[in-house]
Amino acid sequence: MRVNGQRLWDSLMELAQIGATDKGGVKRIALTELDGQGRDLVVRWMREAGLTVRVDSIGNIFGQRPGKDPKRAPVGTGSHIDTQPSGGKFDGNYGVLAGLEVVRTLNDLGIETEAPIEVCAWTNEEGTRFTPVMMGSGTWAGLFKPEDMHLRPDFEGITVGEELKKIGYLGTAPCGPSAEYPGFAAYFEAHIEQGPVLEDADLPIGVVTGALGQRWFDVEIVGQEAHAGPTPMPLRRDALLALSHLVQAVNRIALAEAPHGRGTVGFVQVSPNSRNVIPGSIKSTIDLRHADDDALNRMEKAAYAAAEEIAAMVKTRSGGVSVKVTPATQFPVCKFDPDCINAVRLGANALGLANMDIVSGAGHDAVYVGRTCPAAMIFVPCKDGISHNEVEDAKPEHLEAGCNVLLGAMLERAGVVVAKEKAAAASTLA
Ligand code: HGY
Ligand code: MN
Ligand code: MN
Repeated sequence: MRVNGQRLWDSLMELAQIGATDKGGVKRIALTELDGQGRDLVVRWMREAGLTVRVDSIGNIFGQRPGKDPKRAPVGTGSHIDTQPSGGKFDGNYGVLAGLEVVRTLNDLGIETEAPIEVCAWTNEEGTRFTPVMMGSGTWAGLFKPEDMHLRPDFEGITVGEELKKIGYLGTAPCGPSAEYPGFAAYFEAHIEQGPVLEDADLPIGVVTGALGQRWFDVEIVGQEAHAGPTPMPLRRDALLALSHLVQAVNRIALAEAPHGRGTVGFVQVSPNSRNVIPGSIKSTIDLRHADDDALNRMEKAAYAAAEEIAAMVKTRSGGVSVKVTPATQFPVCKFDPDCINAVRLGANALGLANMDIVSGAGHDAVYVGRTCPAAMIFVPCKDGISHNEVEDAKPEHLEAGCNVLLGAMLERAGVVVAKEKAAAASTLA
């Protein structure tokens, strides 16, 4: 039994047209008109594949393929189709379309499974426009309340609820495991690695054993706008100078916790952002990650201490700068389910696909879904390990291999009731 790699690639390329950028990437930010168009296309494909589609109150999309035993909890798969502002064709999109390709393959081969199969597209995984990151899967897993998430504003003050309504995805299905939809027996997510490890080892499959813990913070620095000419250096309350010290500190904090420590200041909004005005205020962010929660605690403590030192450092007669660091979102180190991890590893070995265990540096919806059921992930390499970048690229043969491992792992959990006449015919296809 093998998936149709060409069909998977073609679907990826077609979805990538929605929000396509000149440099070959995709800009389809959560809950924008383009996200709505991408959702409409995926929902159309789900329905064409015979799936029953429902949308929950945070906009998560679920496409269910019935199993022989409707009482069994479904085996789930999926990911996200929202992207970074300078995102790529594969981050998230691959996991949703690999799940759809599994369904299309089962349809082609006339295979019925014991348990239902569900393909999900989770809302706002990226967290670039609205925090928290992985909002849809986190709400479904019960970490956030839908009504609170509906009020979450973007930088322009537009809320999640308004945007869900505007794009037609403020659904009515229950958000979270319910009597009607009991949640998953197991969940598998296929994703590009978004780092260089698999490509460096020249391996097609990563057996993902877990993910780094993350701590995100919002930063607000307030000094004083003043004229760049008449204001002597010692008398300035320069907010951007303070941020430059914070960037150095975040890098030092992460390096001190090598090799798994990560520290990034990725977002900076300078006001008034004029070349001849001393920056008066800054909005920024800090993203800390590690494979160990105690190390994350040390990093967080060090970040707060650095903020205090910097505020004390940039002092003048007329005052200093304030440096406010507030938690935005966080989740602890994630360890996936050993049996699901094994299902992925055995699936790869059965297909003769060389593989290695790997910890995800990125967060994924499987991290939160895995709070409600056994879960694991399948990684495939991406070119030069680059992601969250318009040049993001992956090889069709790797994407196909990962999707075949996904097919095997899901069937191992869902159980197969083979339609005799079609299976016999299909075996000549394989
Ligand atoms: O930031 C992450 O880890 C993910 O890409 N949202
Ligand atoms: Mn992703
Ligand atoms: Mn991402």
